[in-house]
Amino acid sequence: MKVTRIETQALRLPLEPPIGSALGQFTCFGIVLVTLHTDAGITGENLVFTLNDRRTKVLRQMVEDLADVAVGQDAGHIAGFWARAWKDINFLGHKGVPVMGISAIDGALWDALGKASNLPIYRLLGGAKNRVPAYHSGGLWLDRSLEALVDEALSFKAQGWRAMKMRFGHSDPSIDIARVRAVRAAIGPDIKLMADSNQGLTEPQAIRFGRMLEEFNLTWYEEPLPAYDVEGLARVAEALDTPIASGETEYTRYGFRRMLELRSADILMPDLQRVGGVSEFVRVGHMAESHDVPVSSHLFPETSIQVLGGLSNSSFLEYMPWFSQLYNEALEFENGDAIVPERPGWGFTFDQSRVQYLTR
Ligand code: SMN
Ligand code: MG
Repeated sequence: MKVTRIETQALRLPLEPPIGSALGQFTCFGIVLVTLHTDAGITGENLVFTLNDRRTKVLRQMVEDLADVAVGQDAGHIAGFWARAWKDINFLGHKGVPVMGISAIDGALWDALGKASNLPIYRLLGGAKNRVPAYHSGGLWLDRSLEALVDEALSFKAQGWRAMKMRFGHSDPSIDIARVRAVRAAIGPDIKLMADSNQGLTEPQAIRFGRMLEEFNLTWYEEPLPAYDVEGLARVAEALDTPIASGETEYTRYGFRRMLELRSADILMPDLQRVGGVSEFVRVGHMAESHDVPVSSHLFPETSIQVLGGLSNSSFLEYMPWFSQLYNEALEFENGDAIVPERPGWGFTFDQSRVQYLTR
């Protein structure tokens, strides 16, 4: 099976209501859909995105410009594609948009291989589990009032969620503490609670604030420091009992190797788009296993679940509802776990009528 062509479509997906986080205000997404065609008539699908539809054209162009690394080649030689693409992007750089371009094509290749083999990706990866604990991440935003925050936490609990994540980032940390106190009191001790500072603090602030968090028994405290400060993060992780989660802003095995060597985080959370696709997520997952570190996923629940299903050291799937409307299929949940689909490839296919509607 050879790759014959890679096609892209650009969509604009509005977010209603908009979201406030320490990363800024989000009102919409720019999405690049990738369809990889093969001479067997099988296609592989994937998506990558930008926040607020900013620089979506650059991302789309990157995917299209990398197509010549895959076209004409064996679609099942995914590691071969990855190695050639890595060499190819050397001049532009081994982080950022070039890596996102590799991720986009890598995922489409895995989807095509799964469809050609009639196996879900997690089975192609060796198969570790068919359900993964999930947490609701599509709420408890920074800009919600205390009352709305508590109501939303209670509604997630009532819907059957066993874990959820809230955001920090008020300039007065006592406001964040009051909010986590209110959420913990509302949901009780048995629901797992995570919290994310989205890189908003300095090292001394993070240690001071982290000590105030210990009483809330957080499952993890996420990205307290700017993503580049992996040394500072290691010192924060050392100083606190609450597990530190990080890695959504990190790239490739090289970035994660450094985090593991420094012991920057207790839980790594690669993002399929930034890490370098399924191939690189798996390499990072295996490397983390050798350090007894679990991996969680960042965004992309419909696709990340296949990777977590293929890793025995996977922990939580981040459930974010943003892109669910693009798919014909829906994730299934049971007692707070997401079920790993047994359908071939990702087990998710784009709903072209929805895609057409959102195409800009
Ligand atoms: C996050 C990152 C990017 C966009 C939205 C939310 C957040 C998360 O850090 O972990 O979900
Ligand atoms: Mg985060």
